[in-house]
Amino acid sequence: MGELFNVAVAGATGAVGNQMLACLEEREFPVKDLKLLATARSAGRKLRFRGAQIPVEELTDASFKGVDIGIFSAGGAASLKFAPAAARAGCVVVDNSAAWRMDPDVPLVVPEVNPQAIARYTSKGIIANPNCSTIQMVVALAPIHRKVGIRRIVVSTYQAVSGTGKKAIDELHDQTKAMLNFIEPKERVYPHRIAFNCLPHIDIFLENGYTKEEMKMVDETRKILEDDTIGITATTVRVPVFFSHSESVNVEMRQPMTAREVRALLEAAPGVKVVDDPSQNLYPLAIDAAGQDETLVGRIRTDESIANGINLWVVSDNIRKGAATNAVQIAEILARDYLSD
Ligand code: L14
Repeated sequence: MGELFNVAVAGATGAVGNQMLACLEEREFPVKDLKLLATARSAGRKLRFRGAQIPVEELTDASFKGVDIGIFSAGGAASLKFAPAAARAGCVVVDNSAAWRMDPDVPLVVPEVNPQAIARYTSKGIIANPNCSTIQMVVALAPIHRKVGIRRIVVSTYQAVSGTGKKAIDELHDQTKAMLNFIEPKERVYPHRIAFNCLPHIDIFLENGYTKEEMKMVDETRKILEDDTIGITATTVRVPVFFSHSESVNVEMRQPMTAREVRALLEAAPGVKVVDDPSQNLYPLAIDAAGQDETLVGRIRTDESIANGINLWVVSDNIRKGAATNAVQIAEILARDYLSD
């Protein structure tokens, strides 16, 4: 039998935290002891793992003694505050927040794309999990970038409410139900009604007129693909979908590839499932991606308006591959290749 590890999940009671527990269990991660951590508000609750009821403890600086791997999804503020303390205690942190992603001493990893970057975890003891929209896009684009190079990306996203958390899932549910019963819906999480609507606003607005979510896609994609010359422009939109983000991705390649060649390349790509048979009405759908770990790619076609252009429709479960699965995959490589004797 292989080595076992003491694992902590910080933010265990959230939508992503819950999925992290499910992923650790499904993927049979070599867990010795599992510690569940959350803010004081959630402490005392119990969550199920491998048939046992595990109590949630308050997340503090002292939580990480004897913990080998800490998987964080407790928000940026908690990660900024507690990841360094965890690292000082000898725990390697895999962090799902945006707090550490662009730190030059923190690797930003999608296992299908740049697993080698994990080696640099020793610098701060922290590995960052990218933004959900970035992860699925680079899973689809890395093979193209490696083969012919990418000059420019124009992406628009159609993002599920689950990324914001359980409160937003409830909000879409409650507003939809209210509307269908001719009751005035209430807005709590988002600044406008999300039911039967689209909001071109995810995360906060920045000085340059873009949202932070849009700039994450720009900066994180360049970091993961290790190429600052790629031009990227993004529009990120919240849509009334519970699970899975969809993306319209327009790519200007550095050399020509036909749609057929791109399809063949992506059929062989790790983590990608090509779903592309318009004659049978087959294309990636949010409702099909939900609950899976693959990134679905379809509507693969030449952009006839420019040289070397290609269009794709890319869909993935934002809570699984966009967050929990990607983080657990990183932890698996860390455990197997770096922390085992
Ligand atoms: O991880 O959907 O940077 O509101 C922050 C915004 C995750 C999604 C991140 C959303 C994102 C979240």
